[in-house]
Amino acid sequence: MKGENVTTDSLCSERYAPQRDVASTASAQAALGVLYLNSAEAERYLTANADHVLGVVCHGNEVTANATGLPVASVAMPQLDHEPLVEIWKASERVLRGSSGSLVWSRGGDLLFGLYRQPPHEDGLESGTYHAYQAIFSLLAEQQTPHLLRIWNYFSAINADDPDGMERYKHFCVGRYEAFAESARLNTSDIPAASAVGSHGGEFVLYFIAASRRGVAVENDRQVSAYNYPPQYGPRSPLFSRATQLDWLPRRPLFISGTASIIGHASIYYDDAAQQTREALNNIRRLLDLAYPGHALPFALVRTLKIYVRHEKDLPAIRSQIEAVTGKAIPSIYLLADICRSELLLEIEAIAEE
Ligand code: 3EB
Repeated sequence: MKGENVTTDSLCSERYAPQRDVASTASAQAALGVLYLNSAEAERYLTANADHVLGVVCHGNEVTANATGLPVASVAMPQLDHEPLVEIWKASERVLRGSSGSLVWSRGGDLLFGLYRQPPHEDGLESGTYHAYQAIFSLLAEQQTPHLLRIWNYFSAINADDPDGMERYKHFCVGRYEAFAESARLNTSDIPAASAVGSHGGEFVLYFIAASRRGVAVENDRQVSAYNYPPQYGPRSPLFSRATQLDWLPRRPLFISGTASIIGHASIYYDDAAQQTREALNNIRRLLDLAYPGHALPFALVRTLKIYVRHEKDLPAIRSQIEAVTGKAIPSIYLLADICRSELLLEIEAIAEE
């Protein structure tokens, strides 16, 4: 994570300064915020602000100051290039919590943060995914937050084949599709932004943000919408939007999905991590232009980047392209992970706001 503190009105992303008073750091106006803290800072923050924390995501590290019922996602993706940071999602409003089965959730005003976790599904990934999404959709109905805005999907061995010879990512897509179809969620305006990334072992972990209000799905005209990919990528289409904008919040935050070096529906620049990085950033720039028309410096709107890197050796090339295109000031977290097509060397997701 590199960069200055960033505090904004609706979606606040900040690198917590440990010397500062914890209470005064909490941004009362932020509807939704994300912070990246080291483990010690995170413990202090969680102890002092438990009432406003929606959930926590750890990459290899752990937090112990785990307020009762707090959703804590443990993602088995080693963080590269920095001491391990804890991702903390916070709400402006006091949160309510609950759990049922494999789900743990927090509710802050109109927004719901949820975590679904299960032991790894070895050859049952497809039905495991189907049941996970079914459980999520029932929770959304119960909570009257029917609109799934953003979801992160993490599971191991994403590029490995199941015993039937089909890649696990494709099985995941089938299970997801069946659950969306059954819940009458194939309407393209209601498909969430997403990342689906391979972890290095660990559990099957989905975490998500839903709301009582609909977001605006943003598609990228440089790319075929994933839900319209031709069947060569699997018997059921991936279901995600390229980005979702929360247009009812101040500063209109935008969740940009995992974005790769794909033009049309084809991967480009095999074996060239620097070129793939530039093309992924071109795709992100296009989404920023569509969501915030007329901005001279679209990357100035990006608050955080998360970069999934397949091979650690490519980190310097990837990082130098990102810094050249976006400037060094964007807080960025690099994770060692597998991307859902074996030729893709990296994928970049982002959160932006005006
Ligand atoms: C792509 O554009 C790259 O299946 O949920 C990116 C983000 C990708 C989300 C998903 C897949 C997913 O197709 C892969």
